[in-house]
Amino acid sequence: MMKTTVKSLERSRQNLFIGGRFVEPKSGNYSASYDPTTGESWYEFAEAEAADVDAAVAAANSAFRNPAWRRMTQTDRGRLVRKLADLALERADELAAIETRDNGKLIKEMRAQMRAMPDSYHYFAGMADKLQGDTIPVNKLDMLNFNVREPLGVVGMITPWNSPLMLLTGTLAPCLAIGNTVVIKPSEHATASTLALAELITEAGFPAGVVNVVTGAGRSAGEALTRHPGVAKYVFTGSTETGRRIAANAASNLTPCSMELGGKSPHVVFADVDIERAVNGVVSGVFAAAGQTCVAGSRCFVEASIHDRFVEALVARTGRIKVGHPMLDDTDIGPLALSAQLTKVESYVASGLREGARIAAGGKRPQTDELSRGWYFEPTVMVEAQNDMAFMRDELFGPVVGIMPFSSEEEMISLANDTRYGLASGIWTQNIDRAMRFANQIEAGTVWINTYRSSSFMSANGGFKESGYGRRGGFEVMREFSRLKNIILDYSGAMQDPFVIRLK
Ligand code: TXE
Repeated sequence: MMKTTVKSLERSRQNLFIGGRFVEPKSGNYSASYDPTTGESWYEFAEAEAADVDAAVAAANSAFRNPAWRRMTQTDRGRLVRKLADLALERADELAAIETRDNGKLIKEMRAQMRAMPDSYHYFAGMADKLQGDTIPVNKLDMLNFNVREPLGVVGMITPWNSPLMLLTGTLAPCLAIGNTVVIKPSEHATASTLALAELITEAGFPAGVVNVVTGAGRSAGEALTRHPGVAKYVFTGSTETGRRIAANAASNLTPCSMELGGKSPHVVFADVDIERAVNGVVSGVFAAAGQTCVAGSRCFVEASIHDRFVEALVARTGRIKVGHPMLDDTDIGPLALSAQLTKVESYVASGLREGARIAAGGKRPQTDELSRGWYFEPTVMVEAQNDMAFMRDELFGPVVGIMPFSSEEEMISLANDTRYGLASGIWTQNIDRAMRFANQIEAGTVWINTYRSSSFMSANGGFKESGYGRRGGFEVMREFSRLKNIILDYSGAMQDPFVIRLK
């Protein structure tokens, strides 16, 4: 079989991956995927519609019942997931190049991400034979009461365009280790890496239909998948608005969801810190990946006594950030992944100015010839920001931070929690009591103290409030994607009176 390479993807058409084969979409329609550095199309992906989604869900359901998967031992399942990890490691640099071409993320970041990703597959592979139930006292003689954990069935995964493979791993790896089957609907803005992974799935030896990929638009392929009665659970990562719609679609079939949605995370800096370190933390929290991370620390609260010094240092540091082509090793910020993102960021910066905020750094597209064709935006520091300004309320998903001073801990907590989101948060202080008071009071699923964006697949992450529900990572995810079954076994040999419940 021909391997997917960046070269082979170029100017080519990619098909759907259903039942272990790449197949053409029933409609015969394909759409362009664009290179964010030029705005030009670089390959075409298939537009799946309801009939293709039906076929993918049917393939996944039949794979779920196929003894080759259903009756595979846990250890063998773990072995397969490990094999996938090894293949992904062999192809890490190639997968990284595909991600960069498709979504404009920095090649150095994508290489690091792709080389680290297999560790996460290994971690979940190791859990394949560790998911255990329990026995329960039953207060009756010669009777056993126990719970077993079993896979759910077909899991529908709707994934986003920022780090598609890395974000997929946190649920795909555990789902496979548990014995579920999956239908993945990648974002129409970055499908290539998920299709490349599909090839590795076959190469690793997963039975046909265990993993299926249906590319296409959210309004067609996505809608068909999230309304499908044959799916046991949905995993969604994306905007709060689309999450709400998917949850409503799923509710019509009483299908549960795990949702990782938007964020507007607070990043707090107290006067007792080393300013340079905190500045680097804030820069990494909001400008890394051009701000296209769900945990971006986009609202920064600075203790009033150091506000001006902090802003000065942040502006100076921001001025040294290199915006450039994502394939170059000295680039710090590449383009935004979609032209719609660029328009969104520009319009929120403009509305911030109208509402009274001021630009201290950045605020526009870079004016150089070499970057003018791509979807680049300068790292932007907005001062005199307020929580009720649109750019401080909504998720921008771009390199823009709003700065606000605070005078007391109480004021800071109330400002930090004044958001409909609750994904992440960060605090810089040398006072551990204060840091722990913040950790206890902040309404967010993740708290970083004197660091930001450090993450581990070994911990369970997820949102509070409108940032979603359900957890990814750690052992918790194994419970999310399995279900409990209670079994009662009577080995007394005596049949009781059929109309009287046995008391002992
Ligand atoms: O997101 P959508 P988009 C946020 C970020 C960004 C905004 C818009 O603020 O600016 O979302 O990005 C599929 N039924 N995040 O438009 O719409 C869609 O095809 C079923 C945060 O890309 O949420 C894609 O696969 N599926 C974020 C996925 O949903 C539907 C990551 C995400 O798309 C659908 C990405 C429908 N009706 C964006 N409509 C994070 N939390 O990391 C769309 N989709």
